[in-house]
Amino acid sequence: MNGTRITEAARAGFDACLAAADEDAAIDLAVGLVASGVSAEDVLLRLVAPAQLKVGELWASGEWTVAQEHAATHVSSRTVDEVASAARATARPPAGSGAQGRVLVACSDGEWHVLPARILTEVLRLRGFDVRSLGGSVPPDGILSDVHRNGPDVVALSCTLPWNLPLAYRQIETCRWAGVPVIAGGSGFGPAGAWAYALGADLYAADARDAAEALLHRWPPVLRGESSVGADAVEAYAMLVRQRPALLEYLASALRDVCPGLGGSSGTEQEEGTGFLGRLLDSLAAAVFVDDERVFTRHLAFVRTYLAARSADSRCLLAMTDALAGRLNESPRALDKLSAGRRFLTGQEDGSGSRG
Ligand code: B12
Repeated sequence: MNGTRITEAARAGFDACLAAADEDAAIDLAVGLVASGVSAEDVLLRLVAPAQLKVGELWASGEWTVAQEHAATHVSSRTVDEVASAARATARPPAGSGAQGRVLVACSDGEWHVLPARILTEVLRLRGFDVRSLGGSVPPDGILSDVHRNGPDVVALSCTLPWNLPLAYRQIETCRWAGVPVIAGGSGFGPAGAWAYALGADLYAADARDAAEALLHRWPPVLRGESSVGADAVEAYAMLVRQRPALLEYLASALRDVCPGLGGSSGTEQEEGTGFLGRLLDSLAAAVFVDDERVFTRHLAFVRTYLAARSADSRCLLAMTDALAGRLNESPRALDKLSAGRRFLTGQEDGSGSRG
């Protein structure tokens, strides 16, 4: 610990606490930093948040089990709670605390990555906003009733998984219908928030600090977003949703020989296989919805890394895009995304949408 900076030693120490699932040591370290003069915001954004990204890499690369990831995330989550209460206890509450305005924080429908929203909540509170947090996976009618009941000035919507974008769209539409602007954030909204703006969000911020700055700078936020989701895209998306059960069944049987793991006999294996294929289909559907192939190719990139780290055969991804292309030949929008997926998997494109 050194003055008001977070040192490399502190970062390494915190990572070690997560690896050991040592809740007490992690909290001591983080709260100690606040006591030594580091801002609570820095502790949340420069210590806890990057440590969580490393947790994700360790899990995706197969070095950590799901259990280790869960244990580490629990420690981070507890650390966020304790840092926030330490900051509240030591800092003089800003005059008229909450006077900056009312923010309702919610995760997109289907989204259980709540820690990003939790960190956002605390950072906004530290900046003097009155924040109400609804946690994970909030359906549009849940947001609507809360908006009516509590009258926030803005809804802050967090989305980590891009395949939730079509559901996030309904939430954004609902807020706009209720006359409340939406600030969006989280990795699910794509590079520079491209997909947040496509869905009609009024503002986007890359992290919690930028969110606070953006809101403070342009308070009160106003409705100004405009969705670029067209009727054709919605129709093509709806067709994929309707066909989802049949497509899952078709893929599971078409891929049985290439990807034997998908056709496992135990209940858990079958569930995992369906989950895996389901997420690929949902990514394709979301790519069709926002009309951006990167939603699909980025997910393929993640799955390919995930499978490679577990010595699983990633040829099944190519077999899957080909099988789907054969089945979806009446949907030019889906075919377009599947071709991009094929180019990516065969090395002709790098996954960001640029030809290699
Ligand atoms: C912890 C974790 C989980 C936990 C979440 C628990 C919890 N309480 O949050 C659990 C175990 C539930 C989980 C489940 C899954 N996960 Co997960 N998970 C993660 C992990 C490791 C960390 C997430 C996190 O806490 N990030 C820390 C925060 C601080 O990061 P952040 O997003 O950068 O947040 C900042 C900004 O984005 C911004 N921000 C965020 N929200 C908002 C909102 C607004 C309005 C604004 C302005 C700003 C803003 O501010 C934040 C602070 O600055 C990530 C790895 C990663 N790279 O994120 C994977 C990750 C997100 N998960 C992933 C996956 C695949 C899954 C599962 C599908 C796995 C499975 N097989 O079931 C499920 C899906 C669950 C679901 N339906 O939601 C993948 C997603 C890959 C992809 N295709 O995009 C990732 C990227 C893992 C990886 N390395 O590949 N996961």
